[in-house]
Amino acid sequence: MRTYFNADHALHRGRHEMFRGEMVPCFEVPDRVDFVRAELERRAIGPLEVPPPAPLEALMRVHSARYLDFLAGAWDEWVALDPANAQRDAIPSYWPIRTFRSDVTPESFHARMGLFSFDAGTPLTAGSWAAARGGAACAIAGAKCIASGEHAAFALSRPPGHHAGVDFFGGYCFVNNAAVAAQALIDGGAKRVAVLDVDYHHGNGTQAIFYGRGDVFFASIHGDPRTEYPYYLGYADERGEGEGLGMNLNLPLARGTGFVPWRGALAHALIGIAQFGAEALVVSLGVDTFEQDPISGFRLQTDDYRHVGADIAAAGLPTLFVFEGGYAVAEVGVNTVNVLEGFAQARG
Ligand code: SP5
Ligand code: ZN
Repeated sequence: MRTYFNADHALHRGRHEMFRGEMVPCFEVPDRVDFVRAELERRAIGPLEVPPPAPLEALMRVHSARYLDFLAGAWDEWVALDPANAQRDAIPSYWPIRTFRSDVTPESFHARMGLFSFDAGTPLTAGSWAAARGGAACAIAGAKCIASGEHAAFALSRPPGHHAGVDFFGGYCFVNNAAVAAQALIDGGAKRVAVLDVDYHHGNGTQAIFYGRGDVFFASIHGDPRTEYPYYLGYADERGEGEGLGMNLNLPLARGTGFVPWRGALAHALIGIAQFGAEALVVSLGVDTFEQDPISGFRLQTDDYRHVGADIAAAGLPTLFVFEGGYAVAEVGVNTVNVLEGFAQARG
């Protein structure tokens, strides 16, 4: 299985995130991807390739132009406000919640930070835009790879993507790599594409991007939003709308869920994807379902991840894995590569 690697990932390096009244060191660190890469090389899973830059048009298929323009210039604006800001991450403090206007774009940088985001846990840094673009490039290259007949490919990048919506960042995500990949598959001629999100957190951005669409099925297994981040989306009654009605499948599970019921939910999701008749599959692969993950609550163990890969392989679809969350840094490589190796061994 070929891996498309984002050589620019470490340009995004947050210092701190706001967590319940205090600034704590970021969980989403460059080491995460370096550990995955080291494990891929140790087990000789396949070649690693740095893809060419992504055309902005491909990002604009799922994100708004005004959002991407903002992201592209945000760091320079932040530093222009005060040269000392070069040593500080930019973090939003104000949001246009219900009864405020979001149709007008304010002049204030701080106001636009809030307009284009949904949490204070996602620091924007000097290299966030460059790193996020590099992730989209991996997603696009991976989509092309499986469209041209490969069984599988892996987009190895950070920051992650599945919380980012059409015009907002949050949840450590800026550009929705899985959505860019699914859209690239559609634009390359696929009639029906499925996105399977196995990250601990609901993929609110991906769901929202495709919610009204009949050509992209979204299935997600995640911590119950009644108690788990991102809280405000991910309930089972969200089934899609318009042409997308029935094309959204949320499988929330209680905090503390172990592998047996989790695997049952995976089987359920894969049945939905088979019934939909997907031609290709994009997997938002977060391994923050791991029992030792510092910010999550499921109880999957290292060996379980091989079964996750094998179960996904049994769907028999060309599959692009896109790296998402997973914050038990020392184990993130082994757990991720177990999924990929489980897939490869089952699929041949
Ligand atoms: C891609 C991804 O996995 N993003 C996750 C973003 C989560 N940010 C908020 C974390 C809140 C965690 N609360 C856990 C309590 C741990 N003691
Ligand atoms: Zn997550």
